[in-house]
Amino acid sequence: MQKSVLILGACGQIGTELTLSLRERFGSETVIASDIREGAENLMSSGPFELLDATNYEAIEDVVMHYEIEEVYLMAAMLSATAEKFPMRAWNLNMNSLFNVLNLAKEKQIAKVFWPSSIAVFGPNTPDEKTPQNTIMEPSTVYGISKQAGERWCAYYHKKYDVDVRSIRYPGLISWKTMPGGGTTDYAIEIFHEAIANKTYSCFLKEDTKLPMMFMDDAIRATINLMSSDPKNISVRSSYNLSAMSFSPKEIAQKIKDQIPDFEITYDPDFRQAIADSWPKSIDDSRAREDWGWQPDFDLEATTREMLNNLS
Ligand code: AKB
Repeated sequence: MQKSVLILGACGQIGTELTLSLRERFGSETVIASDIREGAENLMSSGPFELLDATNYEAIEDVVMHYEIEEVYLMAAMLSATAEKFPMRAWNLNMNSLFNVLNLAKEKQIAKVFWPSSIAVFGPNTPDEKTPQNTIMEPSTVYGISKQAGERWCAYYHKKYDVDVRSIRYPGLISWKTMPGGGTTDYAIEIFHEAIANKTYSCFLKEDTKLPMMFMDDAIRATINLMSSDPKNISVRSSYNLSAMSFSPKEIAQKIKDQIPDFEITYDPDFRQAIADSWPKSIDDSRAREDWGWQPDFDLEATTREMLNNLS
């Protein structure tokens, strides 16, 4: 029988595309989507869905027992910009949901866990070009602090309780199927929507703010590849650096202008500038490449083409 998997936070930006990809790969009935609210029509109609709060251990346990779940992907989280406004809510959601799935795995109710970390684990004292896998990590945001603590807990549960937990430090993810919510890298999605609708975009980051980014198809492929890798190839149990491209608002605006010549960008930086300034500009992901063969497919050119074609 095909193993059953549960996605917590399935209606969000990553959760939606991950659920659809897993359903395509493993069959609809064995991929259970869940969230605190219902999501996009194609997600809701393509397989089982449970209304579920990721901070409620008993509720998750009931669903795990009911569907005989073997793997959990925990995609529910409060992202960087929103977390600065609601620090305690962010900490409670990001940490309690993680403890719930780690404890289910510790109790051997599930066999494998995926948990997303982020480039937000790094901070202003981290070397910001080609940031290494192991380096100074002094995050200055609520979200980054929760992700760094989460990484330490993942490594601890693996070492102490032999929990098979796997993780990626996602860069900013660019996608067209579901809007992101509350992140600092969200500008790189909003810019496409505004370019098509109004031919103008007011960016909340300065023109030269370079950040690591990735097209969603690459991120989903990386996630599924990591989860299907032989455990003996996984040398990192905190979270893997992962990289595809880096660019600034000015550079992405120029790529859009190449396709939409009358597109104009203006800059009106807000509190998110300080968050972006504390993050790396580029990432060294050689461990992921060596351990499980990671290789990105989409650069800025290909990403721009995909976004404009699909949103137009
Ligand atoms: C955010 O901007 O908060 C996220 C992230 C980089 O983790 N997209």
